Amino acid sequence: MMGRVICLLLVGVLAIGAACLAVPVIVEQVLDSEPGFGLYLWFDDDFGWTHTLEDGVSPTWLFGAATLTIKANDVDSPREQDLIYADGGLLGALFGSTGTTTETTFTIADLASLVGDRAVSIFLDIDSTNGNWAVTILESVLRYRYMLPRAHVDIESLDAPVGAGGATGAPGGEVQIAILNSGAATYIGPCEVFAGLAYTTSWLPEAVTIFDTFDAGIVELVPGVPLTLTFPLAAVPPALLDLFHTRLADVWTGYEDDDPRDYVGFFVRFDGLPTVVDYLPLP
Ligand SMILES: [Ca+2]
Ligand SMILES: [Ca+2]
Ligand SMILES: [Ca+2]
Repeated sequence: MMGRVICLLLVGVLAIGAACLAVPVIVEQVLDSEPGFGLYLWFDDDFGWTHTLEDGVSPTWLFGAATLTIKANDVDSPREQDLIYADGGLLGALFGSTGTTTETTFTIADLASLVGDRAVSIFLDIDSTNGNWAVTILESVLRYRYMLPRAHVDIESLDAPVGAGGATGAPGGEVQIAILNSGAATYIGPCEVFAGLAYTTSWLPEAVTIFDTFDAGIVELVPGVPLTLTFPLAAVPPALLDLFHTRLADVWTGYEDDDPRDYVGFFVRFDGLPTVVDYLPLP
């Protein structure tokens, strides 16, 4: 009980900062009222419209292919050739039949190369073979994906069973911590574990008093797959334990079901991710 209370406080203090890994964002820009839309237009009524990159999105964040879907009415293909261009490059011809509304989707393999100016100009050459055909454009939808350079990865659990001597500080003791990445993105990067007795309040002189650290090197956090870290725990300096006991007793007096002096914190830090914290009972 007490361990949970302390843990929440620490997470509140330490779980700051954005994560460094990305979750794809899907953007769908729908244009349905541009000049020329909704009008029944002929071979010499060619016109265009412009899709723009979402505000704040860098072209370098884009990945994968983009698509442009155009909804039109009365495309008498293949006799009627209504050609679509993106920034001057031919995407292809609209598809449809007499009097019906259809959607034609084109792939834009490298939208990033077109939106350095934050825009892609769409041009429609109606009835490009001048066969006396006409068409009505109803809607134009640009879809693309991008990755924020920084996004959130949620790490929801940390478990630290005590090995032989583990958190008691006995020589040769090992601690195992299992971390579960419940987010959708994979993290690959540095990981550091440290064990400490303090947190950022006025009643302890240090923000975090570390008595052991473990550099786990480069780790991979795959969504849904527990990552287990095993590391030796050095002896806890007795003087530090005394300080911890005294200070915690000062603060948590009144909780009788679970002596606050029985806990030591383990902190797992990933580069750019929230620090995760859990507690082990001390003897
Ligand atoms: Ca034309
Ligand atoms: Ca452009
Ligand atoms: Ca037509």
